[in-house]
Amino acid sequence: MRALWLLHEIGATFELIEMPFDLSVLRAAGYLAVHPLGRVPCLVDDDFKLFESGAITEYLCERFPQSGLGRAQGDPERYEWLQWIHYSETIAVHAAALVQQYHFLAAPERSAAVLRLEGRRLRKAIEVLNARLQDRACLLRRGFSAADVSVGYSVHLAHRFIAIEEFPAVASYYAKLQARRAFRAALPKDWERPLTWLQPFVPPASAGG
Ligand SMILES: N[C@@H](CCC(=O)N[C@@H](CS)C(=O)NCC(=O)O)C(=O)O
Repeated sequence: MRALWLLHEIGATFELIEMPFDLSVLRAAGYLAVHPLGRVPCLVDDDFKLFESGAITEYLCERFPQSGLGRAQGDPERYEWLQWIHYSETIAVHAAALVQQYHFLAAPERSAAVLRLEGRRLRKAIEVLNARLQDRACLLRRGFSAADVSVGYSVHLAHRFIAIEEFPAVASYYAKLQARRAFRAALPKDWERPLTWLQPFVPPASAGG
């Protein structure tokens, strides 16, 4: 969704090919030639192919500099911009571990220890974001950028597992991102359907992190 949301923010012309969550499709030889692990997303721009959403984000911002969503070499916000784009994946890996635990594994493979640990690490990662957003509406002072798209998607994923209202700055940030036309355009069609497979709300850690 990060790459798709960013394409909508940029207003680029593109063709979206949706891949089913089906290993016979994702691991087919033709698709492995695009992504060697058979994962999504991938970007194909004429003869050029790219995987990893962080790299796709950097590529699109350089390809469409007029969007103002990137921070080019020499820009004082360049390295903060990169930091938050990559921090978004730090948030997402914990949420992805919880998706795996809740959705793909059942007892006895599902691990209470992994659920507890990943839930706690996800909360810590959101706490850092909450601190960053105390005195600003966007991650960077100059305003909305692709870093907000990257991190915003991770918050969107994380909010399935934590009570986002416990983090007021993140909750208000997420509400503003959800109101964006490009965010809504990138949502899956069945977004409103309750995700019964996700057990929401990892309880706050009793101590430490
Ligand atoms: N770090 C990668 C993660 C790619 C990834 O794991 N994508 C998931 C969907 S969000 C996937 O394709 N999973 C299918 C699988 O693991 O087989 C990125 O940001 O592009």
